[in-house]
Amino acid sequence: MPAAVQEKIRHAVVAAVQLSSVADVEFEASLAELRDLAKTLGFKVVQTFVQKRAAFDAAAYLGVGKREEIRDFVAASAGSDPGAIEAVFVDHEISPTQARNLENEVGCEVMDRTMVILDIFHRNARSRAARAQVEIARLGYMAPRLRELAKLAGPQGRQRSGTGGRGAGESHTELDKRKIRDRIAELQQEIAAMDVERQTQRSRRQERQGLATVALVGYTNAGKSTLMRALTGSDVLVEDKLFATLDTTVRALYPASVPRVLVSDTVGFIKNLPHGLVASFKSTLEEALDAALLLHVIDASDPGFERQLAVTDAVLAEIGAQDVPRLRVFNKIDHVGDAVAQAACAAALRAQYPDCIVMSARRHDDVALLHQATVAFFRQDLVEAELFLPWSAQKLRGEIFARCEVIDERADEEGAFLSVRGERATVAGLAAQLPQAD
Ligand SMILES: Nc1nc2c(ncn2[C@@H]2O[C@H](COP(=O)(O)OP(=O)(O)O)[C@@H](O)[C@H]2O)c(=O)[nH]1
Ligand SMILES: [Mg+2]
Repeated sequence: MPAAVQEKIRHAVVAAVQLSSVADVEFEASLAELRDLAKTLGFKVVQTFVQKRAAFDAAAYLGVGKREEIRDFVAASAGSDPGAIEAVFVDHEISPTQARNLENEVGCEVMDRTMVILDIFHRNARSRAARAQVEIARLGYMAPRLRELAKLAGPQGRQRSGTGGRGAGESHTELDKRKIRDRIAELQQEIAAMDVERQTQRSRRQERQGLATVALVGYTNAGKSTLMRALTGSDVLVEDKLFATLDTTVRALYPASVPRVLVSDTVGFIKNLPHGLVASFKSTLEEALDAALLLHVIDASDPGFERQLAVTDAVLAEIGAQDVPRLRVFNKIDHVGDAVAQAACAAALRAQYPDCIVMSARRHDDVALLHQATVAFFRQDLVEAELFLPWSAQKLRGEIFARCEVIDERADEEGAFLSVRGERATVAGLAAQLPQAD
């Protein structure tokens, strides 16, 4: 297994224009989400710049005063204690020209909302289909930006558009655009061909569903990664403020259980998802179908949680996950008002969603309960058996103890009788290597 990928946290700022048609709550929620998304990419957002305007500035998205303010902030950060600002995140999709102008002015990289999300999907896509879908979305995003990239490409690029005039630069870009179109068509064909493989995929899924695997699904910021770390004992890692682990590979429940349960994090739902990214989001999420159990994490302290819950259910159904068993986990109950409000909220949730879990990832006992509930789900399928282990076959003893829970043990002069509980296939496999107990 590869070592956990760790990256140093980089500092960034967020900047956004609030159009007059956008209400404060909506605006704030979108900014908060962008900060979460930036965090997912390993950035720490140290400052937010906002500006009310009737329209985006045509040249550089923000007005000139705000641009100067950001430039000064970025410049001042260069030798400062928390470290240099390395990126400005913009909470809209901006044009290539706006991005380039803004970048030149503020003196560091500018990433718009769409680019941030594409980057997250790119990191999360593991299946071939998901990778292809994300690449299509990336190419679609790149195509109109080629000319700006050519200008940024250094003296050669600049010279070409300068000396050759409009015509030469244009044709070069047109050629690249055609290449992109061809590549998109090729990827779409690949995806269509993959549909034929769906049958094999499905059987592989059924196989995997026989394994004790759990996927955490839900909106960005609901607490999926926090729960993943708490459930698998890897939370110690993030206590170190300098590092965030970006690795989302599968980890085993800790303390270890019988059966061994594997947990994986999935790409989070996004409230403000650009339309062009819907297909790649779904494709990336499809990997959740491989799990035998979904833990649907919901931020109970988010005023919009009911809508989010409905959207998650609907999307899971669209990708064919409606039949994967699901446990609803209402997280962040500690963040819902005072103790009285929390108790009332928890009671209402339990009444409305029987079998749900209401908890806080910050409370050790709550995490332990979620751990227990997860293990209990898989233990429904366990079988009990008595295995006879002759003294001549003690080699198998370690394996039995590692793979089953040994409930009872007694011995006679021939060997040991072990009462065990474990997965049907495991117990059957062990029994096949041993003489019958009777
Ligand atoms: N108050 C509170 N904050 C939480 C809880 N669970 C997670 N958080 C915080 O919510 C933020 C988002 O959590 P994260 O696990 O990254 O969410 P993800 O996007 O679903 O993976 C982080 O700042 C967490 O520390 C909780 O139960 N209570
Ligand atoms: Mg996360």
